[in-house]
Amino acid sequence: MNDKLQQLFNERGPIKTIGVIGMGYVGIPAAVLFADAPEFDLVYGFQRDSPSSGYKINMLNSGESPLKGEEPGLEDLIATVVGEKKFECTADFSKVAECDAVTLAIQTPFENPKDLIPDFTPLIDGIRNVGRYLTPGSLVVLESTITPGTTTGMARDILEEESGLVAGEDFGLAHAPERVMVGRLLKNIREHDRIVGGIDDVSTRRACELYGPVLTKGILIPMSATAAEVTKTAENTFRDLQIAAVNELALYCEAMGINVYDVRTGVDSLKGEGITRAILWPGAGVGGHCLTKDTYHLERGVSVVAAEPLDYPEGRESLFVLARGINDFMPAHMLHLAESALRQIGKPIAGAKIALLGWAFLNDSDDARNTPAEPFYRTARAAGAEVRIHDPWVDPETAPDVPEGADITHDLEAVLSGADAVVIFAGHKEYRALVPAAVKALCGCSHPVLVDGRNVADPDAWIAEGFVYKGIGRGDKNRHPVGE
Ligand code: SAJ
Repeated sequence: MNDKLQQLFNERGPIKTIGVIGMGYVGIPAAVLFADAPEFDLVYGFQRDSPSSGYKINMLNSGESPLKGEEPGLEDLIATVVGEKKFECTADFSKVAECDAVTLAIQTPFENPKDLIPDFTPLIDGIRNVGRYLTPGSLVVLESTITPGTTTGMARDILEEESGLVAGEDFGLAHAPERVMVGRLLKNIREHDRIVGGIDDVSTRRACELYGPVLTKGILIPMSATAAEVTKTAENTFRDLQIAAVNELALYCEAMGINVYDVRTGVDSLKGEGITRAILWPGAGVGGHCLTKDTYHLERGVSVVAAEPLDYPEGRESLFVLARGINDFMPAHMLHLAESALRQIGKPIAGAKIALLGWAFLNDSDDARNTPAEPFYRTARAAGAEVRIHDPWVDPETAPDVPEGADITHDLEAVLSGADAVVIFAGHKEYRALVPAAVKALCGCSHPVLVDGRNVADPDAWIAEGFVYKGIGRGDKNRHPVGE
């Protein structure tokens, strides 16, 4: 038990002034929920006054949310806490010196998705800014998703270097990973259980004091900082693993000529008494900024936090990385399905016109980060196909990583007109409503191809209309005779 730090916390008294670094989709709801708690007096939202995001400062101080999309209750809460003068957004990092606790909610994207190395630069800048103004008896909490070992390693080193103070003696340090999802930010922070991991017990307890007041349904789950980092990366790694397992099952079912959804129903029927199988849904691939990267944070972590040599089956690849490989194979499988169907109607992939429906990585969402449709688009184009992209939810102007020459349009008729193959990558409600006869008329050929990556189409209806149907996991339908 480090008495000095506990002594400093006791002298400082309960946390009253809080700083939140990074006014993004994690920092903003976190800051206003702290501000709304009667236990706290004032919250500073720290935001660099940069050309790309400095605009948030004035917006927030006017009580407006700079976040896109619907976030129930957020705009009202911002206006309330600004009106009560309990929240202030600022670019003046020297105000960190007034804070009893500072949290950092700065994103850690990949520099280049291909090499899977995270770009910690923005986070490091934030940590440096905090270190410069850190005072004895304060608490620092990292909320960003980070490689296990970062809190007790890089973050601790930078804070100590910049402040001249010692973590665990002069200030507390913890990791409390965010678990928010766009569209339900306030609800998630209030209701999800909160993992709180300090570099020592005193830091953990102080961090519990910070997060306890904002939880309604959620409970605090204290642990070590490294265990908290592993928890966050593992919870997404396990989801990715579950998806990979059902994707592999779908590939097997195609090869065995059976319907994966029958098998899924069967497996899923084992419920309760701890025997539930938690089987998820096969699909055209896995996108987003969580599941596509957190496995690699975990994998890196096990080499960074090498408490002792890892004992693992000789020559075997990590199960988790293999799962990533299976999920990343699904867009390629979608292309194989398209090629196979086009061959059945005597059309090579080269020169084929493909209507790619769905650029977003989630159904009925505008979020296209790391979309599995992108590798499909790239490889289909490389094979000589002409690919036109439709997505009614995605704003072509702001969609990330749209390949050179790719246009995303909201004009479905234009994308379907003259298409040899229609390939569905997102399960948007618009695609569930597609009428086979209408689509066929637009395609303008007797046997267009339909490749269903999200199980939104009824195979029999499309086959009856003359389509060559291929569906993920639909081994029972993928070899149907092509109508005359
Ligand atoms: N997917 C499948 N089959 C499934 C579920 C998802 O193919 O059964 C695909 C989706 O199409 C998508 C990708 O996986 O391309 C990711 O889907 P997701 O539902 O996991 O959505 P994310 O990436 O927004 O994950 C977030 C994570 N939340 C946080 O990091 C706080 C994840 O831990 C949550 O489980 C998930 O939201 C959720 O449940 O909504």
